[in-house]
Amino acid sequence: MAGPTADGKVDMEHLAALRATLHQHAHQYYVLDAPQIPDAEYDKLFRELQAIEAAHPELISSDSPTQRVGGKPLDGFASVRHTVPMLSIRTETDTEASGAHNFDARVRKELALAPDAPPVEYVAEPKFDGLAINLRYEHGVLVQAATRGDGETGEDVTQNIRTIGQIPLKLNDAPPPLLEVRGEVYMRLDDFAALNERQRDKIAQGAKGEKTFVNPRNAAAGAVRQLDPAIAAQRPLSFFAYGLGDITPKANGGPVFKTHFEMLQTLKEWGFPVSALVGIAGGASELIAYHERLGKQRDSLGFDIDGVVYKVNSIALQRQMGFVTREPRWAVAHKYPAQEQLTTVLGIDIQVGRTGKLTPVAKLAPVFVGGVTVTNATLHNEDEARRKDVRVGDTVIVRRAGDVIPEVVSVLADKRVGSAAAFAMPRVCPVCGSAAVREEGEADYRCTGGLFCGAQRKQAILHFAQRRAVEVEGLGEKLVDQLIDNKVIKTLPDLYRLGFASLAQLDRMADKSAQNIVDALQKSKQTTLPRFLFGLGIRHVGEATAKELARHFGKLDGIIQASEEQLTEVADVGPIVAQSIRTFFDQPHNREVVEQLRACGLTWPEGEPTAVAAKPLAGKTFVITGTLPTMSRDEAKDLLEAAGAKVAGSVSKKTSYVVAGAEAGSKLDKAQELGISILDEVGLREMLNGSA
Ligand code: 9MJ
Repeated sequence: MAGPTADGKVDMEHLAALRATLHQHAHQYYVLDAPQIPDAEYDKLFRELQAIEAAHPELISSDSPTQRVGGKPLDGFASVRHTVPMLSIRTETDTEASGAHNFDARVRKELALAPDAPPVEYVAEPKFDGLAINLRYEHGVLVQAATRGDGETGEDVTQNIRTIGQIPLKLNDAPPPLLEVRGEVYMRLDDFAALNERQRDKIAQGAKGEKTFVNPRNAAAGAVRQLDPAIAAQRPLSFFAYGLGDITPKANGGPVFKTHFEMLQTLKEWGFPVSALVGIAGGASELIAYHERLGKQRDSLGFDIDGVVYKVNSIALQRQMGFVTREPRWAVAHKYPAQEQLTTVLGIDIQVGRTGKLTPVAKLAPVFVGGVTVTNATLHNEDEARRKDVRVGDTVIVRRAGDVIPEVVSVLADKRVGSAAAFAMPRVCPVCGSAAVREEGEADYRCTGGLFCGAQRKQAILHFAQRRAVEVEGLGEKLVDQLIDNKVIKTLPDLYRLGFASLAQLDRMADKSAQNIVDALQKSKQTTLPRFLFGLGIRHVGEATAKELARHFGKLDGIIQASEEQLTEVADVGPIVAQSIRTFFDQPHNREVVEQLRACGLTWPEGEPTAVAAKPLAGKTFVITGTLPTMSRDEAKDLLEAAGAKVAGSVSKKTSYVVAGAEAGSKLDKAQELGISILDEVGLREMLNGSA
């Protein structure tokens, strides 16, 4: 690869080839979404070009791949008069099929087509929800980018538009000497989410003047109209081309292309991103099919669309139809139901989920959004509700996209009239009155009345009855639903008060099945302490922790009475788990349920507490090497760890003992070298038994 030649001159052919290669790969990456070389390889070529240009600034051209970000912040944007006005498009607000029928009927009338004339050919395109831009190319090089403005005059936003990787700075092939391409600058949803995430981080770190964006459209518009191109460059924007502005030469004074579709294909060849969703549709029925099909895909496109656009495909027919005021008669935007609407907040409720999670939910004045009437919108959690500062009486933007739960996007702060207080999460569960707690590092508050709380009842009963807990065979989700929904039982102990009769009267419950449940309940009463403890559903107490707790304390009452400090003496119980256990048993309701279960006859063998100092090898580090006569290395490791020792992989000065078996190698040598005590299996066993 030749850089500057030995005499300091630049190999111009190499320079041109380097730029062409970078253009080609940028097009593969940004437009075709199919990179052909690794990023690192691209970066290497890019740096080579930068180096040449740094040494020879006179060789920098505006279409060089290095020239996307540059220029100083502006005081304002210069005006640009569009040589061909930028039209807006008529909107068909009827979101039903009739929207397409109406348009087709108008076109046929305008063209004076007989009722039996063949269907008109249309191009159907997504209606991108961004902002329209005119890109002007002279001899294939981007010279200017302008907003639509009022259609006659827009603003010169060239510096910012150059930063968009999908917009070619230089075109492929031999485009017309003057070419204006029109399309939509927009922001992808993943880019939007990442941008807002970064903005939130900046705000959290105390950055002044930063804000999050309400939606991708606003974020895109803000970036394009950003006076500092360096900031614009950090806002991830995308582009789709969908039309032409000025073009020279105009073949024989007429259109260069025969059809709109052919024009789009050529734009693609010149290097512009054209949506793969663009299609040809014959007559109203195919327009409707397209509208429906894209409507179903709407939520998985990765970017917002607010409708589809229908255009008469033949350029000759387009010319024949012409314009009314600023709108072409040959095109229409057929909308989808809006996914965002304004409404007011009537109240903020707290919902308690099946697992005890508390979710703040805004109660809204009913509003039709995303195709349904919405009266509730989630505020997710305390932090989100506070970040958005949603208050009763506020005017808010609600969003419902697809089947996603409606959410409050933002508050219109200047519309706040009331004097409602800022949202605060309640400290008790609104369903059962138990304490609601938020653990460190968690976003959610949870109700701690697991066994007692009405919201968590079904889940709690199913958890308690599962095979790995006390096991009530045959008690599944359907039966629990029936029992609770028909108010046959209210609480977990009620389950053990069920008689044959109340079970047998349930729908689709044969006598034999009812008897099986009665027997299974009876059988489940003889259980073990770990199963019972696990069954209580205390947060963070899984089977293993339940076993450790049972082993350590021996008796349930020992656990119920233990302080957080005492609880942390149990293996694997850290402060969070200890706090969770303590909070659970601090709820009078939970203790009451435990008492009632005992009164119903649930029993288990209780043992003596294991001495607290049950970790004789705590603080000691062992290394195991070679093959022991009867124990595998894993068994030895488990036994040592259970006794509180640490087992390391290599010998150092910190090693307390090396356990050596047959064919021990370098680790044994090292231990001898360092004078570390060496044990065989017998010595290890003695140590584990406490006799050494
Ligand atoms: C959008 N916004 O996606 C047009 N548009 O055509 C599409 N806008 C348009 N076409 C002529 N796909 C004027 C505007």
